[in-house]
Amino acid sequence: MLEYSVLYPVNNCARTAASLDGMWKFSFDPESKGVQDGWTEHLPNSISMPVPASFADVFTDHASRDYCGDFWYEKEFFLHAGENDVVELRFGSVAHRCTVYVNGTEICSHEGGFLPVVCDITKAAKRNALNTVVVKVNNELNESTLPCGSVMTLTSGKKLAAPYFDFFNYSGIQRSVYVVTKPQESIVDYDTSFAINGKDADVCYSVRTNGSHDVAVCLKDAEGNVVAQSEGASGVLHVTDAKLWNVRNAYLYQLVMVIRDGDTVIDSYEAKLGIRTIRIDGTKILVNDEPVYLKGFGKHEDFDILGRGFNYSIAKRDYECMKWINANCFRTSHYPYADEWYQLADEEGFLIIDEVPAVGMMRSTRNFVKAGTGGFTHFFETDTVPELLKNHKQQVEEMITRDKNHPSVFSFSLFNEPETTSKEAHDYFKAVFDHARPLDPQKRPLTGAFEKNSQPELCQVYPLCDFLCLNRYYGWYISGGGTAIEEAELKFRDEMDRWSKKNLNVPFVFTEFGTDTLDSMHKLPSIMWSQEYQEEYYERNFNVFDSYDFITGELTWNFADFQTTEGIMRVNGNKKGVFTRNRQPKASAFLLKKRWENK
Ligand code: BDP
Repeated sequence: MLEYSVLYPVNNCARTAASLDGMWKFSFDPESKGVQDGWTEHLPNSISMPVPASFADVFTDHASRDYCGDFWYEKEFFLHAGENDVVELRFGSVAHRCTVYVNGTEICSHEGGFLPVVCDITKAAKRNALNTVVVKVNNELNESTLPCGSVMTLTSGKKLAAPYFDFFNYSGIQRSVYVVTKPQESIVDYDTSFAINGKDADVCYSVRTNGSHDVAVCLKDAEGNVVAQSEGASGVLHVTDAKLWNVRNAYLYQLVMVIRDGDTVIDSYEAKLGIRTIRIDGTKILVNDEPVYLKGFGKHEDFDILGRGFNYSIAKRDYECMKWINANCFRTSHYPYADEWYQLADEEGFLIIDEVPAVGMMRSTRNFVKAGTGGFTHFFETDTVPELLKNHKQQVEEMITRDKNHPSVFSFSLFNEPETTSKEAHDYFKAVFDHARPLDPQKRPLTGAFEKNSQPELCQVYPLCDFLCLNRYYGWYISGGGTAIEEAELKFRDEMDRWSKKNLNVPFVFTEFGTDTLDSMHKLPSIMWSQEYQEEYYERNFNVFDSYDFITGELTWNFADFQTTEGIMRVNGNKKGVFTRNRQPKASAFLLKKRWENK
């Protein structure tokens, strides 16, 4: 159980949430001298830096963009708070680890760059006065961090990130920061789960508080009418004529939780709630007992200049593009996204496979190449594994705690493309799955995405998954190119036949398939990188998918072009987007739109 509350900040009769987004002070600390030189109080010689944003792409020089090591942020804020209020800072995330200081006092440290950092600053903060928050951040990766990577040191002593994954190592304070005030006795967390009986529904709830006063709960419909109420920290809200949350047809109620002392409200927290059930039955994924075929994308939080910084306009545009193309689902590859992504998915009726940042679990700076060549690096046989497993479990716990009440989240993905063919890999992931299962009150399906070396005869990890997610590049990394693409289809069918013979009776979802495609290139007959090739590749892949009835979803790689580490395999990033990095459609977008209209 997390010791802190990751509930999204709200303003109401008991709580305040003041945004600290804007320009912060910023300094690089290549020699890691900040602590000894007193930066914990104040940064000398700082520059200004936007929050939320990645720092990399605002710079015009290599050294700053590619900076790897310690760096610092500072912000002053005026705290309006009552004498008895608890005061917290909540960072949506800080990549990849940080230590927070308020008025010079060290408050907390957090490992992992994609989940909230919440710290209690009640004692350190001055009420009704100016305060200074300083954050020491570090963006180095190693084989016990999530995601996995390493650091390269140049002769000059400069450090460079060498990620074991195919996206730029963006870092900084990339999501919104809030100063939160709340009462001492407060709502820490809550769980919901659902049972649908004919036209009615039961919402089972449980509210965790840090006190002993009574809890009351009510459910309001979208117009604000109370439709059910209950007393007690746990119970059932019976909803007659329930309006269900459906895929691409969402309905949201509001759950209002209150801690009371007689008629006095001590704390209150309200959140949107969608009533729906998720179940796997044989090879079908059922939402409200209706089968759903997943259509959509693996995505990234990625945009020009912003890097991985959350921005409402980009998120809105992405949902509009996904609606236009008739998608209904995406995977938060390869890390949990900002809270706001899930709030929008709840409203728009999108399904999300929510992924923990367990990517790069294969010792290779180009996992996409190793994946095709049968390379094996004994990743789970090294002495970093105990620390890695500890971090992995911790981040699974933080992710499920943060995201468990979103109707859009229908599955948790616990890895992307690790090595899976050894007993050590099996034992490692068994421990991760065993840790994850009891954390989800809705018992959603657990999964992970497998690369091509995870073949039916060799993979030791797939039996842990409730449904299988395959990343396959037949026609790109394997037998790619005009005439060879025929061979790719045969090889693809051969693999699927071998899965089929296993009679696993679980859904299979393709979570990655795609081709790098330049939006400027047309060629007849097609060649790799042309728009025509991307279309032919998709058509071939769809022929294969449509031949197996246990395939219940197709999430292409990727929604949009995105930035990666530079190298001979990447032309200003990964170009497998169906949309450009600027969110304009490539030719294949029209093909997908048509297919998904009727699928
Ligand atoms: C897969 C990875 C993904 C890469 C993709 C690719 O899961 O992160 O971006 O391949 O090569 O191996 O485009």
